Amino acid sequence: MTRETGNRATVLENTLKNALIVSCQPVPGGAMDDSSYVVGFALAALSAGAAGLRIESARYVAAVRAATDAPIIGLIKRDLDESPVRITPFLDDVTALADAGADIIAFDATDRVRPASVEALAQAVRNAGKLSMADCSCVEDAERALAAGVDYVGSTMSGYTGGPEPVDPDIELVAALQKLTPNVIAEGRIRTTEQAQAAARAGASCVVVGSAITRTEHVTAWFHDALKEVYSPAPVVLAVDLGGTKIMASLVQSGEVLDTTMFATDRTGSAESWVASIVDAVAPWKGGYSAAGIAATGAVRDGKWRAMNKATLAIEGEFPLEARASQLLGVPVVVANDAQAAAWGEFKATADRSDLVFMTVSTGLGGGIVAGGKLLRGVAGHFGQMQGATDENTPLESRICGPWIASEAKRLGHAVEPKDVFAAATSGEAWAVSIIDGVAQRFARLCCDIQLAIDPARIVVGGGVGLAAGFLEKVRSEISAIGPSAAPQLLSAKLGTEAGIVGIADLALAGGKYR
Ligand code: ADP
Ligand code: BMX
Repeated sequence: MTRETGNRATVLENTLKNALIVSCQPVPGGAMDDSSYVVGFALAALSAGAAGLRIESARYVAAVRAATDAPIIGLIKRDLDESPVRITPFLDDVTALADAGADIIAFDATDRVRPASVEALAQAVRNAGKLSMADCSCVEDAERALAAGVDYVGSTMSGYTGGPEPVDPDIELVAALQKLTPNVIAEGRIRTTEQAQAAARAGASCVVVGSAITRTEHVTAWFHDALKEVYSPAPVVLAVDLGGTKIMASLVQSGEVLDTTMFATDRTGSAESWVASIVDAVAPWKGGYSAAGIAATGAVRDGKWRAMNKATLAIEGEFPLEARASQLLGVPVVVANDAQAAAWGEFKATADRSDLVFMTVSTGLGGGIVAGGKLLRGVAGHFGQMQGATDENTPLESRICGPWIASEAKRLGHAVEPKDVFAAATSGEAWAVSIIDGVAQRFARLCCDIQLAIDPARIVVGGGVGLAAGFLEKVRSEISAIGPSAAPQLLSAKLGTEAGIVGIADLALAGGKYR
């Protein structure tokens, strides 16, 4: 056989410039894995403007060649035990494709364990009198292939030599290849007309489109999945944050809060009355959610609820919150501690997978820990119950949180809300500054102690007091003043007051899995 010379070579060169090539490769073993379909696809593509074809297997190349004179890039795919190389791995494959009538023979040109070298394959194609296309994964593959004398380089193998398969085509590689040679063929994951144009603009001399035109199974699956998103939307969850001061209830879908209602916690009430108030408040949403979660102040074990500190909320004894709420709401309910739920919400809210401690400075001082990607349950994170260096035998939270700020203000002759104390401190009123500075100091010490105990990558702070303007900055400067041997990294809750809501919605969807 002689090398493609004279007329045929010129025709190829001209036809495959600024052109569309359609790859007609049926899904192996699929309903369309048959010559008649391959030939049909090829002729249909040519009739609509394709300038060339990419065809797999000597059998299909021969069938298409019998039907058209158009340029054919031939390849043979094999799954080998001894090599990851799949596209035209053997020298004999080159001969078979040439005999079947391919004009250009494509082979894998990646730098991996392989039965035949790129140099040997390029030589075999030349010997067969055909042109060669090196399917490359990177610029280095192309450089080696061009040094071996290949005629075209393609971006075909980009994304298929390890790691997760990308979704988009590698236009950057096309642009880089174009600096080496004008004979660049863009190929791989080109699904839209816009992507084909991007490849052409990046300097590809032709663009190969395969699956998007000739793999009915793939195209159908894309549409099927897209429709599934619309026809089977993510479930809506009723998420409740039951705190010592306020109760917040929201409808949450895929981490997004759709609607919210909020009311004060009746601090003189009981577990039974708080649940009843929730059921009452969410009555307008009945039928609009398929599961519910309650992030509650207090300790939660196996769906049962009790106070750690009755000063935060006076839950009497142990209350079967999960069972009772489920009975009244008519959907499965998951209950977790409020700060633990918020820790989970914050963990899920970013891509950061590092360990996290969440602290809510609110009516009480609660906390949650996510370590190694897992939310710690039980009473883990109840930092507010620690006593610190004091003789008073009272938990730390009773000298840090909202009610303490209010009572201190009252003692100093200012019967105002914690937020007013913050405002007075901001405007420099000495009595208020002393209260807020004291709170910030104690909280800063606690953060340093937590760092020593758990060494989290970050401490995320939320709650009415924790999110108050200027509070975190004050705590940070107190930490600097302490100058701890290992300083905590303090962040404000990304989800703000919704951290618990979003977290418990996710836990509710997972059912009892996190217990
Ligand atoms: P809960 O404890 O019910 O979860 P919060 O997180 O809102 O509710 O915390 C309530 C406490 O935070 C109360 O003592 C309240 O006075 C105080 N607080 C709420 N908003 C602010 C604010 N903007 N500045 C300072 N303190 C606040
Ligand atoms: C208290 C304790 C924690 C809770 C934290 C924050 C009770 C009733 N609660 O330390 O379980 O996480 O308060 O709760 O013992 P909040 O009401 O201030 O949000």
